Amino acid sequence: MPLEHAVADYRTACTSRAIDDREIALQKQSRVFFQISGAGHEAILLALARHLRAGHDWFYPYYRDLALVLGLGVSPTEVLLQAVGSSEDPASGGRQMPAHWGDVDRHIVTQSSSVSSQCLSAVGSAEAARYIAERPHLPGCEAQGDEITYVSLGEGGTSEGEFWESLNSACTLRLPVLFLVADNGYAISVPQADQASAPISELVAGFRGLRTFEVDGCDYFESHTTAADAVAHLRAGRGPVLVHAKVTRPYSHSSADTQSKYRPADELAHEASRDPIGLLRDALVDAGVLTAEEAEQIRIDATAEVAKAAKEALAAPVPDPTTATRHVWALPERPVPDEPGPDGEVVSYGEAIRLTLLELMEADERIRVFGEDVADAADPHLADVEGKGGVFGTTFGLQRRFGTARCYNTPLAEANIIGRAVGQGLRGLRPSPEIQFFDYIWPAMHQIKTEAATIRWRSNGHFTCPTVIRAPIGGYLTGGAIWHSQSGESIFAHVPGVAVAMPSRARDAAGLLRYAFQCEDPVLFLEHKHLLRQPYARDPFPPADWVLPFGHGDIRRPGADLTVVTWGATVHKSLLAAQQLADEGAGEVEVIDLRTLAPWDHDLVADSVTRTGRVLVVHEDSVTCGFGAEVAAWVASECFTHLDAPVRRVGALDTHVAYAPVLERAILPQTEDVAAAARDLLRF
Ligand SMILES: Cc1ncc(C[n+]2csc(CCOP(=O)(O)OP(=O)(O)O)c2C)c(N)n1
Ligand SMILES: [Mg+2]
Repeated sequence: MPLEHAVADYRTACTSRAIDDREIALQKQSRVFFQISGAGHEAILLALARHLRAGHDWFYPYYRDLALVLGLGVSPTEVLLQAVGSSEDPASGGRQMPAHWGDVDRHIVTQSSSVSSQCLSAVGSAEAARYIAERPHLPGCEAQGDEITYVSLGEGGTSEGEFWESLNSACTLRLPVLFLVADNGYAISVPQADQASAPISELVAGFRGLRTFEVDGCDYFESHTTAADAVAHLRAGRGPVLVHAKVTRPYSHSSADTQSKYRPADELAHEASRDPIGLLRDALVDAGVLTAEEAEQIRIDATAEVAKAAKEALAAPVPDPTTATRHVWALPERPVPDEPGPDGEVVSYGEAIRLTLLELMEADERIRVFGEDVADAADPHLADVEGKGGVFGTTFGLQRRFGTARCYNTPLAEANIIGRAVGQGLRGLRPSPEIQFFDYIWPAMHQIKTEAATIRWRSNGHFTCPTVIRAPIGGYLTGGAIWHSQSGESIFAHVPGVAVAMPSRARDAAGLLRYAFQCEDPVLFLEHKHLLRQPYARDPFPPADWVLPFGHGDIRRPGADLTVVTWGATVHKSLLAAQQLADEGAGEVEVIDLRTLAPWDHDLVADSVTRTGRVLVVHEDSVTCGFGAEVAAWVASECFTHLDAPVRRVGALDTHVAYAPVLERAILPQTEDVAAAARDLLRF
């Protein structure tokens, strides 16, 4: 290796350590508010940065990767702008803690604080790169044929299931992903032996196709050789690599930790003798490349450069508080279309979704549909069988029509499905993962809430991950029971950054799905299972330009005496109840179908309340903390002067949905429950 590279990396290592020291000093003066160091990890990171290419390869680093990002060209000032929380912090505009990297031009992807969740995005990014490289014409997408996806984590982080799920897919798909496990022996205060039965390089031995390297990550020269071999393996397309690097942690876990409380002094002293910067300096001096004085001068110069950078960062502006809600999402403005004509072929709700997917995939090659059972059949059998196409048939025929690259099965692992979608969205594709039943969305909750929902906000608008997550939801199935009947839309509507749609009829399902794919942000598209084949949910299939923007409800039945606000399966029940009350002469009920919950149509509800003075919110989910609580609170707060009666709610009992039909009936809200509540309110 050219020795000037080693000298330059010695200098960058000194800069990295000087940044840690400066941040620690500034925190003591309350000018930096948190610190987490990259100390002890510098040698392996700089060796890898030497062989990887900023702006060509893609990087999913973790918080200890200060030396890596410096090696990729991020400046000390840029690093320190984040530490002081400046609006000029290029990674997050003062939104994220220090050491949460992000740089669009260098392909350093914005990161969350949640350990290991980046592993799945990295795999998604790598599979997107392969797809894009084969289709260089895709708009807004770019990939290099020989690019590598780097992802790093600590040895503690390897205990997370998402790491294993990512390794599984990287190996199955033979993706060029470089996993760096920086093993400093501790996860905060927990020693490695409490994490796992063996070191990570032993644990992964059964993964077919994974090339594993063990390296002393404190030894720059050994790390350099390993990095060269690992990168050559990856660039040659020979499958994923895991580098297990033994490193040190000379400083406490973070500024909130004191490691002398749990690590003995002799252990720390021994570690100090392995400090990677000291070892590199000694090696360069022993080899006669530098004199001891020159090495010291390099360290002094690096420290001075960091002091200057800190001054610049401290003089930079802080964020304007009025910008706090910027970049939560950027939903496109679209006109609300007129009623579609009656000419389309009448289709069921489920068929409308399938036809819309066909239409959208035909028009946009960036769309890929994947999940459990969504494909028709394994390629070799496709000619001989009818095909599956999802447990509800909504993806039937997509694989046959567009090929396995565009509609494919994934492992039975929901975090894997969503995490890989996030990585693909980040690369400009339009992934559409399916969660087989809403009831099983919870393993993916972390990827949705921590990753998908926050990417735009946490990067201050620099990164986005357009993703249309489809999930069949809801009950009234007679036999669905607790794990095939759940609602829970309010839980996602509570998460800033995720749009939530829940159509109640075929026409709206098509229009909303078309809009969902125009969004540059994650969308949760909830398809009600009970409605998939109901005759009353059928509609003429609307023309392709009939696109329904989110946040616009629909008056399904006009009325002057009471407003029912509802969505999903309870729209039909509310319409039946309204008819019943009209027949009784009890009053005229207006029924509003919100259609989307995030955003939801405040104006339509407010306008209706102005006319009726009475509001009943009806939903299938259990009442406590259901989305009706939000609507009711908003109406009580914003429409109070127009109200002639208290705002009431009808929903499921605060329990789980049972199997026995009599129990299911008693638990879920029925037409007569809506009618009874409406009658009461009309009499109030
Ligand atoms: C999912 C998750 N759980 C807990 C934490 C809190 N936490 C932050 S770092 C850390 C330890 C990580 O240890 P390791 O992976 O070994 O990395 P190291 O800090 O040693 O480099 C923990 C528990 C977190 N950030 N994310
Ligand atoms: Mg560790």
